[in-house]
Amino acid sequence: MQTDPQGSASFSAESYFATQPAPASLDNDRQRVRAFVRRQSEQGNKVVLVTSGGTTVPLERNMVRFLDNFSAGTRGATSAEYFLKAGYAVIFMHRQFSLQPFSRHYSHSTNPFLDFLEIEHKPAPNESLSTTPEITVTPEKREDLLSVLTAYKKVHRDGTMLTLSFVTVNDYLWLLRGVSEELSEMGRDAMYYLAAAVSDFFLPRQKMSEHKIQSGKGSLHIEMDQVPKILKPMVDEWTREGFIVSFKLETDPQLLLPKCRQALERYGHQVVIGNDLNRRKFEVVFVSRIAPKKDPAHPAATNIDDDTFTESWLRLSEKDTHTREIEEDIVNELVRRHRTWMNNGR
Ligand code: 9Z3
Repeated sequence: MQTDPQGSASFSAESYFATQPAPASLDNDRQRVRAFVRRQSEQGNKVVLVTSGGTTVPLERNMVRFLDNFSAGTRGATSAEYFLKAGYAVIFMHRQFSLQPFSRHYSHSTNPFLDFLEIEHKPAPNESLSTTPEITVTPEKREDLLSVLTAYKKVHRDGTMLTLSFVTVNDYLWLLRGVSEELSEMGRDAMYYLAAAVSDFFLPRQKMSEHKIQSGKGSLHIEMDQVPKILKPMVDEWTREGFIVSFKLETDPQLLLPKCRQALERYGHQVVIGNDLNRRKFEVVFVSRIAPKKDPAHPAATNIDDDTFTESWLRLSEKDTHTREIEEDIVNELVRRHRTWMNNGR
């Protein structure tokens, strides 16, 4: 663990996992992932890990208060559906109670399913007999429901989705490491799609108050530590040759591209998808590296200084925002790039 000039600590991934407790469900989750990966591998399916939703940061061990991240899990849940449609098996690792593939279409706040069910009273053949009323779907909602339900049932029948959940940033980090290590068995056939909104700061267990923080002493000062940059060990150690896609969220448009490039430079993975908080539903940018140029004098060596980045924007037109989802285009583009990546490695 290192201490910066202000005295706050920054954990390496190694010191983090050596000092912070693993969630109780970790071993069981790993076993489920192992069995799922084995089955998909036998069936010749590619697998994508989709992380989704926000992480919490508890302030007390007996937790009453926590900090949260804004994400509803729309990006992750929507993308998971398009990956399934593209023939991938999906490990859907999401924040408990955030949106999930398929059921997201009928979220209680935007499209409550009870609103499009109707009770139909069938006339009794004999007045002395009473019949149980039937429940039907409002005609104008039937077509949409049928298409969602058909895709949902198929995924269940085929067993191509495994769902895991996390709540805290600690749960997330342990689970991400565990799932990545299991999935790395698939080598280049695995994709990692990191859409969860992960807290940058946390309170280590050792600094947490055991009981509810009491008021009465005026204002509250909490100093948080930095969450370790886990993309580095993820790329270098946990995922053998997997195709890794991370998301970068910013609110200042000036920072978006530099931050995406910086992430690629630091971690050396395949794609960073940049998105602005307020424009994320209709605009994203793909940033990746152009293969380093060879030095003609030393054909075996690559010149790091020559590295450059490519950036391509995906945008939905004003008209399309009401009828299409940008995740469809994101997933199609990634499936194409993943195929090239797999072919290049073989
Ligand atoms: C994203 O940028 C996602 O696209 C959103 C999706 C969280 C914006 P919603 O769930 O939102 O559809 O409401 N995710 C990654 C955010 C993040 O924490 N990235 C880390 C960073 O920026 C790196 S992995 O440092």
